[in-house]
Amino acid sequence: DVVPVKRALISVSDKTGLADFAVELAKAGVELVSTGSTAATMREAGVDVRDVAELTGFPESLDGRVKTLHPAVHAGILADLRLEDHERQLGELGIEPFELVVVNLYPFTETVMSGAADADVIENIDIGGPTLVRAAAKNHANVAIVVDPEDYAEVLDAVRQGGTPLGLRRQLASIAFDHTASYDAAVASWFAANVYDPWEELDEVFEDADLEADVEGEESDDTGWGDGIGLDAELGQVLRYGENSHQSAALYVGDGAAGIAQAVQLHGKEMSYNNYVDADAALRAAYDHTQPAVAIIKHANPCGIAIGDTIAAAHRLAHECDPVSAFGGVIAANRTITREAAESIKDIFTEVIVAPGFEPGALELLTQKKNLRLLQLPDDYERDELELRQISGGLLVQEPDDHFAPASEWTLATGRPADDATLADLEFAWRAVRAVKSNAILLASGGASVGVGMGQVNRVDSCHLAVQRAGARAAGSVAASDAFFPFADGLQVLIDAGVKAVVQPGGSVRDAEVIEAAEKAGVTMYFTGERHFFH
Ligand code: 93A
Repeated sequence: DVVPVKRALISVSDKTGLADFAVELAKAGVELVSTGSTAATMREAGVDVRDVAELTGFPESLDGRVKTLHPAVHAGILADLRLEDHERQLGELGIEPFELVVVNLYPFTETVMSGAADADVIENIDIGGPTLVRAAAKNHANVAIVVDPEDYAEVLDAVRQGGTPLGLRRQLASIAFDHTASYDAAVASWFAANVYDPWEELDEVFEDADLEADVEGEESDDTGWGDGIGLDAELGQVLRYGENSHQSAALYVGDGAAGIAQAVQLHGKEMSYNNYVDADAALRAAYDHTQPAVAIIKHANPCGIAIGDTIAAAHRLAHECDPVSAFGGVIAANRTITREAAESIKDIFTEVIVAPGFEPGALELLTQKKNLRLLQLPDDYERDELELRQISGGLLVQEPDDHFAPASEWTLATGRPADDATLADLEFAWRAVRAVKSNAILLASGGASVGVGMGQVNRVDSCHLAVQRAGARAAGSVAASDAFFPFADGLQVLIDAGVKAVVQPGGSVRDAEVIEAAEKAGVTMYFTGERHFFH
């Protein structure tokens, strides 16, 4: 299972740690093959490098668009040397295999964030790089793929000790596919945002809008709503548009309240309607926890919630839950954003960060992102005493859902109680699941969500979604369900994925069936006696 490394292909945009890594690989007897500026950096460090062009017999061409896209490279990466026939074919073709591929991609997101022109952004869509990464990751039986300089040290150790073990190669392949998936998600979002520019049509929209009077600055202190329920609000801001660009919209700010509507914007583009909705959802999720907590929200649903000793730690864990979805997300923290937290956030494309404060060092880093909206909460931030929702012809009013049954009040539904660590994760999951639109299933581990199933019209699908998102992390995690399992089928999906403990309200007529399924699987289950629907 250990593959000795004789030959490595290195092609990286981020040259962090490259020189040292190359020197050490060369010392370990690894032959290095590389592209343009990567090869130049390694030569400067005094390392012997072969150019890819020498290997392919084809020059790097079309302004670098074609460098490694050649069968002599890809056959060397994709050959499965466990098969005699592949070995024979490589021999006939005169191609030598690679056992290590080190690639990181053109800085696409950084280019977008720098405000570069479209042509420059497009030039920074890496084609050859992801192809190398995917090929090497696919063939992890024979090749180790490294996409992150953080992994150089571990790989170097393995090389020195005689080769890369299968476990490491598998882990690296998983990181690699995650990397190319996020990269393509970033490219897709950029295209989606650029196909149609709603900002261009704004003037037209507002010319016809009823809000025109307000745009002109005539303050309205009467929304016409809310008489008798203590809602007194005045026009705060006409928004560029509502949920979609053909909807006009405005923000009304409640008198005497201290919520997201009262937050002070420190930096970035103007807040949009959807930014406000998501920022409020993110805050609700982050402030449900007493320890430092971070919630990352997309379309009003969490793609990661975590607690940690510090906000930076909580952010890292929340981000790891679903890095693909976190792209373009809205982040809320229940503590001041530290410089350390800003370091970990700054390279991830984010729409809004809302927090009770920002350290000066954090502001220094984050304000370098021109468009990133930074919102500081009022000191006395608290949620409103009543929640209002409009329906046609009226308003629904309710008290906010602000109660959590602590674990000490839960009932153990199965034989074996959870140990302390598991119970702590269950309590975290129970608090976190409330921020997820129903039907909600949240898998957690180590104080962080690892898989979220949200907004499905049946609980089984939410279970499938949560398990799918968690991937390998489902095994050994705990699960929370915002309402009871009406049948054992949803629970069974969690059990099959290796979930070890579950917290749910209980109270279904089929509870006995559900408990029996848990007992049979040796899964611990608690009933909270309270439900947390969120629509
Ligand atoms: O322009 S590409 O899409 N075409 C390629 O064939 C290719 N091969 C590697 N980009 C390509 N790369 C990328 O070039 C790598 O992903 C890496 O980011 C970068 C390294 O180029 P250089 O060594 O010239 O800095």
